[in-house]
Amino acid sequence: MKSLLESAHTHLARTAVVSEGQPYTYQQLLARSANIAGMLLDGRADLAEARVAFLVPPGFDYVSILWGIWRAGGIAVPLCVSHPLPAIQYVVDDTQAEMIIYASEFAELLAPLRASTAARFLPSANFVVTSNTLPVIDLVHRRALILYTSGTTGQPKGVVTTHQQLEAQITSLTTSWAWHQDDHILNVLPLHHVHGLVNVLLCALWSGACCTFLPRFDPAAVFAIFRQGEVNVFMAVPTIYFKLIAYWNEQPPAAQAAISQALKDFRLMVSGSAALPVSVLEKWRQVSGHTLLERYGMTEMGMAISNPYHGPRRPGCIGLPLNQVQVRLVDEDGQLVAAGMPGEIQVLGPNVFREYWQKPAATAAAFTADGWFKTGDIAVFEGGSYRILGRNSVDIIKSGGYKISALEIEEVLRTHPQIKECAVVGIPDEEWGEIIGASLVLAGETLDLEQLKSWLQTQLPPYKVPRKYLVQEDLPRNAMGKVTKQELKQLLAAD
Ligand code: MLC
Ligand code: AMP
Repeated sequence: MKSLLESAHTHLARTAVVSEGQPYTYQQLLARSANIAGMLLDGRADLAEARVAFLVPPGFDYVSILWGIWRAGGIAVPLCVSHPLPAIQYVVDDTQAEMIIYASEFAELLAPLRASTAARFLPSANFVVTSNTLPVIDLVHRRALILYTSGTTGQPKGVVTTHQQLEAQITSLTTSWAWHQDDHILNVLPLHHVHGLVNVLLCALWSGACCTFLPRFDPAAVFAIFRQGEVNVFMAVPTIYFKLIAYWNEQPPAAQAAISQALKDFRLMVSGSAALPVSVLEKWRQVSGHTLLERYGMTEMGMAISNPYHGPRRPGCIGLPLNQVQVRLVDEDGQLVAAGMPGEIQVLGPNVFREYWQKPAATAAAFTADGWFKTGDIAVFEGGSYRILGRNSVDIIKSGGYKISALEIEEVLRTHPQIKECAVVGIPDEEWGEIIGASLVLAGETLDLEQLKSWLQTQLPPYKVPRKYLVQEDLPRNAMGKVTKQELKQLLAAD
C-alpha cells in the first residue's frame, strides 16, 4: 500500500479515476481514502487485518473505500454487485467480516443480513470527515485482499493476497506491458476479480495513469467512449470482444470507419481470463488493426504467462512467463514432462497468493512439496510459446470469463423439491467460451422450467444460472455408477 500511496503522492494533480463522467485526482483519492480509513478506525490504532466487506459499484467511491480499508490496516473483501443475498451472505460469513460498507442501492438487498451477522453496516453515503493517525502497514506480511473463486470442491474459496504479493502482480504487468502515466484505460469489468481489479484498476493507479469506469458493459457506450479519443488501453475477456465485434458488424459503414479509426491509435489491447478463439482475434484485427495480446492468469497468482508486448503475438497461444514468474509443466506423477508433451502448469513466484482463507488443507493441497502452485490447467510448450489445452477437471466451467463450479450449481439444484438428481457441465460456445448446461432427473412428473430459472436467480448470480436444460430418466453413468460428464456434454451440445 505504501508504494501505491507513494506513487499517488507523485501524481497529485493528475486524474486517477473518472466515474459517471466526473474526474477525480490522485489528491482527492488520497484525501477521501484517509477520511474513510479514519472513520473505519474509529479511534483504534490499526484494524489489524479485520475483514471489511464492501458492496459498492465501480467508481471513485469503490476505489476510495478499497484504499481506505488498506490504509486502516484492514483486509478488503469486495462483494459482487450482481450476487443475490445467499452468495453475499456466504462471503460475509466465511470472512467473518467485521464491517460491511454498502452503497444505498443495496440497502434493501442487505437488510435481512442485519439480523444474522454481527458485522457493523456502514452506508457509504454517510461517511463523515474524521481524522486519525493512520497505522504504518507491514507490506510484506500484512494481508490485503480476499477474492472468492470457485474450485472443484463445491463452495467458493477466499483467495488471500498480501500487499507484497499484490505489488508483485502489479509490477510484473506494469513493466512487461510498458504502463505509463499518460495511459488511460476503460474499465468495464467487475471489481471482485483480478482482471478488473488488479490488471486494469491497480496497474493504472500504480502508474499514475487514469482509469475511467463504465459500471456495466455496453458495446455502444464502450465505442462512444473510444471515439472521444482519450482512452488508449483496453483489457477484456474474449466474450466482450465477441460482443463488440457483433455490435460493430451491425453499424453502417461510416460508423464502422469512425470506430476503427479511433481504435487504431490505441497503445495496447489485451484479452484474457479465458481462451481467445482465433476467429475472434482475427475479426478484432480487422475491426481495430490490433493483434490482441493474449495472456493467462488466475485469481491465486494474478498473471503468469503472456504474449509479448513487443514482438509477434501467436494466435491460440499464451506466450512466455512474465517478469518474476517461473513456470513448469508436470505430469500426473509430478515429473517434468518431456519437450512438446502436455502437462499441468505449475507456478512459482512472489505473485502467488498466500492461502485460502481459513482453509489450511485446501491451501496445502494447492501446492507441491517444493512450493509450486498447481493451477489445474493443462498446456504444452511448442514453437517457443505455451498453449493451453484445457483443465484437469470437468467440474470447472468458464463462461464469459467467470469461473464457475459445476458442483456448486448441482448443490443448489439438489435443494429444489422437484429435482431428484442432476449433473452440470460446460458446453463449448464461441461467444461465451462455455455455457452452463444442466441435466435433471425429476422427483415428480413435471417441472416448470421458467419457475426453476426464476428460483435459481434468487440463489445464484446470473452468470451461474444454467442456460440449457435436459430432462432425463436417469443420468448417464459408467460401470462404477459415476456420472459420465463427457457424455453429458455431448448430449447437451447436440440437444
Ligand atoms: C449472461 N448471459 C449469459 C451469461 N451471462 N448467457 C450465457 N452464459 C453466460 N455466462 C445472458 C444473460 O442472461 C442475458 O440474457 C444476456 O446474456 C446479457 O446478460 P448480461 O448480464 O447483460 O451480460 P453482459 O452484461 O453482456 O455480460 C457479459 C460480460 C460479463 C462478458 C460483460 O459476463 C462479464 O463481465 N464477464 C467478465 C468476468 C470477469 O471479469 N472474469 C475475470 C475473472 S479473473 P437475457 O436473455 O436475460 O437477455 C480471471 C483471471 C484472469 O479469470 O486470467 O483474468
Ligand atoms: P479465475 O479462477 O477466475 O481466476 O480463472 C482462472 C482460470 O482462467 C485459469 O485457471 C484458466 O483456466 C483460465 N484462463 C485465464 N486466462 C486464460 C487464457 N488466456 N486462456 C485459457 N484459459 C485462461
